[in-house]
Amino acid sequence: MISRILATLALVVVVVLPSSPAAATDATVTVANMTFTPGTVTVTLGGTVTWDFADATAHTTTSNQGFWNSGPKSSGQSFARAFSSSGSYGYHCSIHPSMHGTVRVPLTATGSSSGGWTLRWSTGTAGAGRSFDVQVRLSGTSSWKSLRNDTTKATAKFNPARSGTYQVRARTDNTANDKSSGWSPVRAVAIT
Ligand SMILES: [Cu+2]
Repeated sequence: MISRILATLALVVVVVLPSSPAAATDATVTVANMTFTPGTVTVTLGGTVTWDFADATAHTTTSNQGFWNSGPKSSGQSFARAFSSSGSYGYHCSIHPSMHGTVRVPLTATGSSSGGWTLRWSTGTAGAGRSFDVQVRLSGTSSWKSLRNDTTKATAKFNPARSGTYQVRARTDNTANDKSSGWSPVRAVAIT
């Protein structure tokens, strides 16, 4: 009896262990009751968002900046899109403009505070109709400065002479319509 209770407790402990704070690779959004749930999702670079449409009424997932448009979908249908570059992508339902959501895609930083960082905001060189903006600032200062503007490259080395904690963010441009995603979540990197 005791061992069974212990085994049950152990199982509960495993189940309730906090999950990693790292962003999920992929995300699923349920489209039901005139709502995108969850309204904001975060995926890693290259991660896929799948929208599952559950209402009999047709909805769409439509990028506010023309990055994607599912067209009308209803009960049992789904739409998936891979997010290959950083930004905060607002979207809405083109049939019901009050329905809206956001997909957030952070950039990554690999390296060290002593050797500098390689910042990556895209899985590869920009495709047709795309470019990227990257900004940086020292933590505690207010003004963002451009690190890259309208670049088609996916990465940059970041190793400034001045030590401190820097914040970096990136966004994706749709050069076909001159619109840009919102800025990605901020990534902090230390330089010593
Ligand atoms: Cu709708």
